[in-house]
Amino acid sequence: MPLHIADEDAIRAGRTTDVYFERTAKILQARNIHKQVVMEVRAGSLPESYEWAIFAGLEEVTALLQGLPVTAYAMPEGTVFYPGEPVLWLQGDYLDFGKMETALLGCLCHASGIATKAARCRQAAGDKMVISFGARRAHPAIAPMVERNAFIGGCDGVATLEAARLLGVKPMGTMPHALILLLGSAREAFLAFDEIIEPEVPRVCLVDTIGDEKFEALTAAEALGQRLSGVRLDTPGSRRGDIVHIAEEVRWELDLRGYRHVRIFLSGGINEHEIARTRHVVDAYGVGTGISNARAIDFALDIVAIDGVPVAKRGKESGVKQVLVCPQCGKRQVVPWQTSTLDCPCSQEARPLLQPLLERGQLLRDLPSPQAIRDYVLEQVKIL
Ligand code: PCP
Repeated sequence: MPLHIADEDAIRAGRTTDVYFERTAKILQARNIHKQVVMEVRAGSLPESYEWAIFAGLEEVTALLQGLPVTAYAMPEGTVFYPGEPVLWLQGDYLDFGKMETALLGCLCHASGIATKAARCRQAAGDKMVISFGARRAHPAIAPMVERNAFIGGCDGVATLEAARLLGVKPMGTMPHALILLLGSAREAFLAFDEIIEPEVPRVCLVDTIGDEKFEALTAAEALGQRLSGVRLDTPGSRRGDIVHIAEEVRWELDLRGYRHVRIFLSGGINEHEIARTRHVVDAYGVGTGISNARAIDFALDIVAIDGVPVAKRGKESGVKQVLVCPQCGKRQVVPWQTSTLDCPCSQEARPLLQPLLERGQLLRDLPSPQAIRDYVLEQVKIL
């Protein structure tokens, strides 16, 4: 029995498209209408209280457009963008790429939502570790996509084998409650983990399965001593109460007995707000749902010019646009494509954010590695 997923061939063939795009193509073909269009990707607003978002998913979009007679300009993947700013535009015969709209937007909306939430968690965590634990909250077919975008958004690590392989990093994780129940006690599980798992794997013991977090943390410290890297609190909702006080108690008891090196790891229901609330006592976070099921960014792909004439639907500005940034003060402005100057007192040469990507389906620049995109995101987020 097959999984309920579309494979790459089906996606490239446009079979994940919305039927009304297929009907549009049928009508245009019947009328032999071949219009050269420019279509622009833009988000009019952002979810929740986001002021900014991270542009992600461009590598997959490029993979889908490569070979099609389409020209594209785009912000570099990982760019911080604001509502109303075009992040990508495509030019070509509508019939050559119109049917890909659903898949193109799917890649950008989903990836950018995940990367943005990861960046918000990153920003809230400062230098505290944030690991993506969310693959179990999404369909396994997209686990690599979910974790890749959590990583480029700023997570320090990913948990699944396949995502780690594709990113060229080591998978990160601690231990599940099942291990403790199967070994019969926390102490047995901690000792077995320490005895059997490769020494380079940090010893982070889960301390909320059977007994109280404070006492199980001390059990871990007494069992592993200096080899204990951290204790994970994943306290169930029914027992969670004041998790900050629980973490402070664990911190106190560990420090009182000289286990200052033991870090406190928190998971379960974590997002940027929980990180901000707990980071005075927590050293590392496992974030699942908060990132993997982040609100998608509501990008739209709209026509802004037909046969070189600016035209757009109601509620949308027509014409091809650029986003200019002042390298000195950071002022940004959406301007008509031909405009190269920014009205900014700095009178520095403005930096155009949308860069050439594809010329009639030919890739015009090498795309950066996930690591390079992550570094670019961290560079921007730290000054926001
Ligand atoms: C979950 C698992 C995930 C955490 C919670 C993600 O705990 O550890 O990492 O939670 P979130 O989606 O709320 O952010 P359990 O389901 O108790 O699983 P396990 O015993 O496998 O650690």
